[in-house]
Amino acid sequence: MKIKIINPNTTYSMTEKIGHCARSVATTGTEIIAVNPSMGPVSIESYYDEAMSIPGLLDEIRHGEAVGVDGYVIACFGDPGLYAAREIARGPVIGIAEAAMHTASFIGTSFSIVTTLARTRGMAWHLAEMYGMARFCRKVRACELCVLDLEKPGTNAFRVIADECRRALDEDEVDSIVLGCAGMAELCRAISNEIGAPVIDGVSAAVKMVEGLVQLGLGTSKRGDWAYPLSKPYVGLLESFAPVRGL
Ligand code: 5HY
Repeated sequence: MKIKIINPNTTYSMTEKIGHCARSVATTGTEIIAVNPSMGPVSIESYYDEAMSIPGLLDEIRHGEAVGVDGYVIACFGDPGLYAAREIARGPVIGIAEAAMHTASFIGTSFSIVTTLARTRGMAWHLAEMYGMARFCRKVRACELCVLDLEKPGTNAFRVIADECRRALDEDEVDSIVLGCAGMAELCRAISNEIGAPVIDGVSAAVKMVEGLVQLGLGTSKRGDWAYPLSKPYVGLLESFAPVRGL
């Protein structure tokens, strides 16, 4: 099967790391295609960044549909454009926040999220509520690291994140930790070993969920909310994005 992992920001070094993490958990025979759009924000740390990342993300879904991709992962903890992506995709589309929170709910009755900037905590809570996961989520904590700081040597990112995860265990008394950024995926196993508790990375969790759904022969239902968008003209900059039935 072919799974397309889309990093909705435009930082290729981050896309490479995300692709590496995805391939390390994918089943033999699963082809992982890791991409980022050629337009949009270099990192997503606000609702505005998120909104501006969505056309590029949807363009990658359209291209995937044209080449028979079986399923998709949206590799950004805001799950930007998830429902719009499901409207134009035949196969399953899973966001890493959704995947990580549900995974945490399968292995314990409580989790805390450790994310990048404090200003994105509201976005994480909003998703927890939307997915029905707020009753499992004890706290959303921030490391005050910018997304691209995770890429920079010398920012001591591992230490800062691991210490926040340990504080979450001690103070929130939770069963597991959910990492709140795709850029933290590669640190997951080492943090879990250091703090001695389950730590969940949404990129890996989402890959396994998409694989499972495809193996079950399940794609996005086109009966209701996620039916293909109605064909209509778009004007201006987004003219080429006009939905054409049977994309
Ligand atoms: C992410 N931003 O996973 C989110 C993390 C965040 O560019 N990739 C981003 O801070 O919301």
